[in-house]
Amino acid sequence: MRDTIVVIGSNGQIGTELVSELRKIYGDGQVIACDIRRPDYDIKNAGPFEFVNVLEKDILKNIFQKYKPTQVYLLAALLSATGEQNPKLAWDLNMNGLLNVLDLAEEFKTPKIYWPSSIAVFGPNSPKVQTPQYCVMDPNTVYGISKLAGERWCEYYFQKYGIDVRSIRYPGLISWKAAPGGGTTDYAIHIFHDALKKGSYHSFLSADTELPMMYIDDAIRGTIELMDAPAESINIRSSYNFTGMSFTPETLAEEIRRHIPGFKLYYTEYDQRQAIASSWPKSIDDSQAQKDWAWKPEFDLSKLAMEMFNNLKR
Ligand code: AKB
Repeated sequence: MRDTIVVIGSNGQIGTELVSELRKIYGDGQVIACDIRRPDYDIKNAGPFEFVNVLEKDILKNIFQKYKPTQVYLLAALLSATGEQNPKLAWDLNMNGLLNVLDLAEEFKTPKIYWPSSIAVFGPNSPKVQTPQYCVMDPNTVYGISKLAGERWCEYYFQKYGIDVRSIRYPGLISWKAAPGGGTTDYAIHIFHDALKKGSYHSFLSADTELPMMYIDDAIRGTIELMDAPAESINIRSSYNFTGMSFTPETLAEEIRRHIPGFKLYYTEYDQRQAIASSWPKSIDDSQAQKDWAWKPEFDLSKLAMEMFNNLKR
């Protein structure tokens, strides 16, 4: 059977790159990009596009009926910083969007579902260094709360209905194609743009705020590898710890100075995103992903910076 893949939230930072990659693998016509906004990039001409609001279950059901997807990626979400500005909307979108997809996956017997979680599921009392797969989890953002609840729902639907749902806890993702979507880790993207435009950047996180990060190519490859892995090797049905590297704004600035000598990093006095970042892990233990589906990142900080500058300069 040929795979047909529906990507909900295709216009975002991850969706933009995931749709292109999936279309290279499965063929343009086999990957249906869905979003509430029309895409303003290559994807709109390359293959099918549908307007979908994941909260409108009838419209979503039409998509399941029309395409009979073999895989559904649900990427539509409000992230940590924007979620705090509208907590009820964040809960509604992040939670009911997932439940709509899981319900329809059960009704249509969709073979595989992908849903991203985040390092935001951890909180102030989680271990900060090499945060393990299983530990205290007390997220204090609505985004983190919705992701933790979502993980429990994913495992519940797997155990109760046998839905083959797979998930990764993304760290901060660094990319140059599409703008990031209102997260706490976005500084690590804005810094590259400002370094090129102004030679300086005002960071909303303090010099020593260390966070787990990953270059987008690794994230897309890892996601597809997880989806391709045999079901019997997937031992975690909540969400896998997943990481590429960890750095602080200061370490990143030092790396940027290798490309732009004289680059200056300033710090904003207070920003609510600092409190969010301070509650998150500094580094992640992703040994379970390494063991179950051979996860291995390819990008370190110097390779990431090189890719960002080469592509942004173009
Ligand atoms: C955010 O900062 O909210 C996201 C995330 C780590 O999930 N990038």
